Amino acid sequence: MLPNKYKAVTHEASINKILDAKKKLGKKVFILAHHYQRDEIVEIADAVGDSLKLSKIAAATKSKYIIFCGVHFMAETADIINKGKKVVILPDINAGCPMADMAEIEQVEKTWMQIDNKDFIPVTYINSKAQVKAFCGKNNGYICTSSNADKILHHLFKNNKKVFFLPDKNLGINTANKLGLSKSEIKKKLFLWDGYCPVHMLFKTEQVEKIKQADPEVNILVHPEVPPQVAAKADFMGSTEYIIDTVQKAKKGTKWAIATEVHLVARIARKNPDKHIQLLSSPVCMCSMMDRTSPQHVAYVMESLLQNKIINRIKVEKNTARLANLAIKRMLQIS
Ligand code: CIZ
Repeated sequence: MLPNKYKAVTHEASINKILDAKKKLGKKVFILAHHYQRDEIVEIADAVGDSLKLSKIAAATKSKYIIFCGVHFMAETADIINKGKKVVILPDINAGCPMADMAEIEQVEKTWMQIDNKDFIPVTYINSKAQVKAFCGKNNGYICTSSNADKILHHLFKNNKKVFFLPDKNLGINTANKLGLSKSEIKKKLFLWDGYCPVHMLFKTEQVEKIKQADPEVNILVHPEVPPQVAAKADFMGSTEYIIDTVQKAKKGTKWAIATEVHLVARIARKNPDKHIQLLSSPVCMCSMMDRTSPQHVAYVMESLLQNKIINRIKVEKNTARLANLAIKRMLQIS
């Protein structure tokens, strides 16, 4: 919990505290911010990216303390990749991921026992708990991200494997559609967990239709966590890194309606003033979990480090981390 002392501090004063602590801690500390974080957090970060990119940066840096401004599974992934050698800190311990919470290990293991699992390989989206990643590691499985899910599934289907895919049903279906699987092939080859991202679920086909009717030149660019009906009407689909890159490389004057978290879309719009950019939906799709991390939280954990106190360390149990790393390594061999 954030102490009252920090709750009373203004945003501006908190930023000053962070900058001051950063100066004092020097190379000992490295701040990572996910693309879905608020602007004021992105501005004080040493690196910004998607969860896998940030975990790799965390592994490459020499800093002992990694402040991961994101959600719980991201800090876990950084700890797993770092093999516990660095101290990974989540500024707001309550910043979770509802999609990751939809696949609890007990349920996952029970379902795995219930299906005829000898032909199946488990693949979990990086948005999952460490124990679910470890389950995949233990059962010859893989981790995937929104930028490599197609490569992982293609590799497995090519080798005549069926896939137990979790936790994001939409990512599973959208990837299978991208690979050209028919409905009956999807049914045969994929066992899909019924999880979803509540933010990306808010995007609707009517929003696409309304925008296209008003101006057919608008490009619809969606994240693969959106419902398959929305993805089917999109012009482009890809991860956060793909979305940023696609708009950046687009011609001046082009028009884009983007379906992903609002902080990122607003930032893309600001960085591309020569293009017309809007969020696909009108009710704002904001991840309240990503939004939890405030400058006050970051100031609190950093000033605590100055007093040799580690607050909100995310540490994955050793064997769980070892097994999860197996699934990550398998993913990296393919993509
Ligand atoms: O892996 C990530 O960071 C997430 C959650 C999405 C993405 O597309 O980058």
